[in-house]
Amino acid sequence: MIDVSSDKQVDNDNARRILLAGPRSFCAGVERAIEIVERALEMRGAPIYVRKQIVHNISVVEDLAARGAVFVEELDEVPDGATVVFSAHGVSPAVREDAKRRRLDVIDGTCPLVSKVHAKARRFADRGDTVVLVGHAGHEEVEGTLGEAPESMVLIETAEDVEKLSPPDGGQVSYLTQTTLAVDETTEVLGTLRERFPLLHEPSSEDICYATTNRQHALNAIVEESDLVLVVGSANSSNSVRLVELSRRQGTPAQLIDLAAEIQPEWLEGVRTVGITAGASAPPALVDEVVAALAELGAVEVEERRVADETMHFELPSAVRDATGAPTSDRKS
Ligand code: 0CM
Ligand code: SF4
Repeated sequence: MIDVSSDKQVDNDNARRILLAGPRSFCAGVERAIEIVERALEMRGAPIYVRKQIVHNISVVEDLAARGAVFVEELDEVPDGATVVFSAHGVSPAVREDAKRRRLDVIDGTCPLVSKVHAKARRFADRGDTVVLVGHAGHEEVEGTLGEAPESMVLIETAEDVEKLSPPDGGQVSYLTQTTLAVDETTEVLGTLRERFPLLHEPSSEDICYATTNRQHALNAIVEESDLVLVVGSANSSNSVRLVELSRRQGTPAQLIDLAAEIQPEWLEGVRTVGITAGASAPPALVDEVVAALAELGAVEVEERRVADETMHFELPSAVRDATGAPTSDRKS
């Protein structure tokens, strides 16, 4: 673990400054989803099937695969009666039904904050609303949420999409969002939605989750001082890609990297301050490796800017809770 607690004075005046955004890396939903697979492997033995990537990070997936997790795209790849874990991004009711029909032993890794959006989708649709979902087409979370009430829901991605909406005359319109969107972009889309539908039904709480919001606020606290931002995360990780885009929108070049080895020397030309953050699905150890790789290239001075402390924790499903309920990290092997 890199020590970032002290702003170490480095003798060399030419030391490159590293600004670490905090919070960064794993959120509570990702920790829970990974622990579900780890515990299922420990308690039931390999193979444990996982529908889709448990979280959108290649290092996490490769690590669990090496320990006996078998990642599949769809349930027809899972043998009858086997254990299957649903990913953190959630599934549609049709997938749940399919698993039931196949008598699969399901352990649900859906983040509780995604489940909350599903519950709202059902509630709004049940009372007859047209439910506008703001999100990215094709993303697994969006597919799962839309599946809750396909007849009543309509997906929009941008403010321009708002004018294409055609809800029934006099009908109530409400909205939901994907949990991992950019806060600033979503504010703009919702502003346009409110203009078009002044009687828009506002949900009682935000759907963009605390972890997504915190990582964007933390990046905002370092982006202006940074000449380059490195975001640790995978290309299919929505919240990680949003961090890259946020940095670029503010005029600071940014690169998304899975691993420290992907850093290109030319990115660092003329760069005095490197900002580093990581998406909610990127392991903290990978950030340490990025800092170490930069230190290999010359003296560095590391400073952390922490804008929030995260204390969120989600209980594990009963299928993988042991008698003590202690987290894996606290248990003796
Ligand atoms: O939704 P996103 O693509 O950002 O997923 P992720 O696995 O990278 O991050 C955690 C989550 C969720 C839901
Ligand atoms: Fe849950 Fe947010 Fe983490 Fe997604 S990013 S797993 S919604 S806490």
